[in-house]
Amino acid sequence: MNKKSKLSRVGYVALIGRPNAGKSTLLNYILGQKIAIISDKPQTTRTSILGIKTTEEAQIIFIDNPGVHKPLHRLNRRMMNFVYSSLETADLICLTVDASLKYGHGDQFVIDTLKSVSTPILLLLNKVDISKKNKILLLIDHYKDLLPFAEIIPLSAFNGVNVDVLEEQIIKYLPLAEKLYSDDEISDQSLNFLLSEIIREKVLAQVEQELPFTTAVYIEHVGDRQSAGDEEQEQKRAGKFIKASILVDRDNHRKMIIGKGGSRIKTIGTEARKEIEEILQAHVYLDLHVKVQEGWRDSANVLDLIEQQ
Ligand SMILES: Nc1nc2c(ncn2[C@@H]2O[C@H](COP(=O)(O)OP(=O)(O)OP(=O)(O)O)[C@@H](O)[C@H]2O)c(=O)[nH]1
Ligand SMILES: [Mg+2]
Repeated sequence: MNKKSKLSRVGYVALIGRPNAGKSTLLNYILGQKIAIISDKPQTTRTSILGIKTTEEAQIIFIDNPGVHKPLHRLNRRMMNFVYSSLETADLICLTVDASLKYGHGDQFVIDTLKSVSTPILLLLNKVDISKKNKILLLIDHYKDLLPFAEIIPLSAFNGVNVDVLEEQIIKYLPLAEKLYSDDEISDQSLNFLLSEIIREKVLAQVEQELPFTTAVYIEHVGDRQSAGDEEQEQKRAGKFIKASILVDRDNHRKMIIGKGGSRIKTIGTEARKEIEEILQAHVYLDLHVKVQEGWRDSANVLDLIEQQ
């Protein structure tokens, strides 16, 4: 590890907010790289994902979290446990709000979750690119009395407006310490977890609201494809073989994902393969299977398997 002994501003920053607020979009924007998957469906992120931004003066360790919601299944209780534990770890909290929406019950639930926390909180009013100015001002007026926010920053994770201001503000709240990660580390995710998430993102993009968060993806196998020759070049051309399972709760969900004549699963596979090829810099043969596993959201074994891949 290429740790530096010089002191910098170093600390954990928890991204907290309702599902769909734009936490993962913000993380990816700040890192300039896709670490977390994104969708227009709620409850896209299911675990805590670390994203590390190291500069000359600071190392900001972002914890992207699942959206704050009332949990109904074991899966959702686990998702909320990630949120709670990141609140304990964090040196700073970034409460991310979709400023294009009116304040509602879901927002109040998030505020209640943060009431007992003594860590400084920055309020990020995200999606200013699609929010009316007077609505943003009304929201600021409403939020400022709910919690003692250290700063309130309107921004857009989509086009980056004010994200530089956010980064400057974050650094002010981090303690002086030695860096915890080497300069080239950007995330804590395993490759298999990242691959499974990319496939899940393509599933989310292909299905309408009918299947919002009832799929899980498990990588069964990653290996080299056999090639006819022994030459190194030829092995590279032969590429990787990846076998993955998409778990669904019911048979009609399986049919939805497969689509008419297999059209949907084909699109999912093509989209996922293209992105995985970029990451692995190799040809990929992606073998997807849709499996019905009733009640997987309440199965500790299945959830362990997916989280730990
Ligand atoms: N217009 C606009 N859309 C945004 C912005 N930030 C995020 N989005 C969109 O909002 C949707 C949700 O974004 P995500 O980053 O997945 O939201 P999240 O908070 O991580 O959601 P969960 O993982 O479900 O908690 C996606 O369709 C994004 O493209 C923004 O600044 N402007
Ligand atoms: Mg997310």
